Amino acid sequence: MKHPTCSDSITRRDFVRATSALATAAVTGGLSNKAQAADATALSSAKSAPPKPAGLTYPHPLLTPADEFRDVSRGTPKPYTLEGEALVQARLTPDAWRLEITPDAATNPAIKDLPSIRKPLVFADGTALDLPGLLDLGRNHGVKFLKAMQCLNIPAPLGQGVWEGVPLREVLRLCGPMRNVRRIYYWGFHNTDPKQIFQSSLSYTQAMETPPGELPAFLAYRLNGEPIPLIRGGPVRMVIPWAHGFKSIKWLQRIVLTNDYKANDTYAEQNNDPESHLKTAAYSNDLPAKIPASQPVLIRGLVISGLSGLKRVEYSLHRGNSNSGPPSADDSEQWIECHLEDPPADWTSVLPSGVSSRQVLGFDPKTGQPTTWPLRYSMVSWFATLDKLPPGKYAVRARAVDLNGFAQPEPRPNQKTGRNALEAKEFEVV
Ligand SMILES: Nc1nc2c(c(=O)[nH]1)N[C@H]1C(S)=C(S)[C@@H](COP(=O)(O)O)O[C@H]1N2
Ligand SMILES: [Mo]
Repeated sequence: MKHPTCSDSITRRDFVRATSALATAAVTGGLSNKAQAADATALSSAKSAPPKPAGLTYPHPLLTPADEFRDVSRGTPKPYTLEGEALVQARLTPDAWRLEITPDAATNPAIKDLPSIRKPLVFADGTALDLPGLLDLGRNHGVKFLKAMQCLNIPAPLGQGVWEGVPLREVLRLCGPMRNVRRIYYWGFHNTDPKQIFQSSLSYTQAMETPPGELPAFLAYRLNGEPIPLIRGGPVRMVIPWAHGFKSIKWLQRIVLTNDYKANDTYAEQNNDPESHLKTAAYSNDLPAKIPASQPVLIRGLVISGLSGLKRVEYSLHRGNSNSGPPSADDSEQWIECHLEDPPADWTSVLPSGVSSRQVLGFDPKTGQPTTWPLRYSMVSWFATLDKLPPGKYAVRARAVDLNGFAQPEPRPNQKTGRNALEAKEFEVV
């Protein structure tokens, strides 16, 4: 699989156009005169991002093709390697796919009151939900959402797509009234070894009580306007808009309603925070090792707008290699604001055919424009140009600042709630 898609489509003319006087002035100050740093910091936090220069194309497309997401799948054999009859046996073809929803058979002796549901959906009874049944629910209750997929343990987004499906609450309603249910456990097809199961969970509230205007957990069956391919977890994948990838279980087949109050997430067993929301963080692309002094240096990457939103992306440049710069974010350093990708003027050219932005959660249904930018839980490109750098070695770092004013790597309690360390990218101007 390829890494998050990136086309090197910025031309030299774009470089020149994108160069801002602010960046040039501030970089010069930061290198030669520490006293200017305070001024420049004030400047960078007071000014809003400079506008996008005309003619510039962004380094990352908003939508990642389904087969170009970076893949994170555990277990062997991986479900997407199955073929023919094995795929049918695994119930991973559109015809064979079924979803079972059952109450938890008491496993935790501390739970005295067992869950009950009026209409469990069971394969052996012929009552399990099939794909036509799910698509049928989608006709009245379908949702679409543009989401960045990111692994809590990998310091780069995996990809971004428009996911389409049915809210989990509507699927659970098929089971009629339920009692003594505090959590929803779910997993997908894995293989015959129970030790390799990859599972996740939500609270009953998260599944059933979507607040007005908020994003529901949903069972997705389309990605970027097409059926979800096997490689991305199709026919049906759970998508949890606000969470890291480990809650978005691929090859979904089983939902268990439990009165246990504990998360069962496989990820929790490896010190990951199972309730961690998708975090605001900027990630930088690698730079060429040597850049001619006659050319501006273009730094760029992706930024995810997580739970706490995004105020800006900013960078800091140091002379020498990464060891000679400060090891982490420090507000006495000079941070310069980067350009952020603007919302597309024409969403029809970005979204898959047949998908109107008016139908996508996070967009105003009247105007078809995003209600926040970047959209919540999505990612956009950022970039800055560094002009007229004297020859020598440099290290550059970029960071996101959230809407509460926390600069990356804050406000994480630890890296196991989402990798966001400030990574230095080195280059040499020759
Ligand atoms: N069934 C199943 N679902 C899974 C996983 C898995 O190993 N098995 N990995 C999870 C993790 S940890 C991540 S980060 C995302 C990755 O999604 P992607 O492979 O579509 O990029 O899928 C999640 N869903
Ligand atoms: Mo992950």
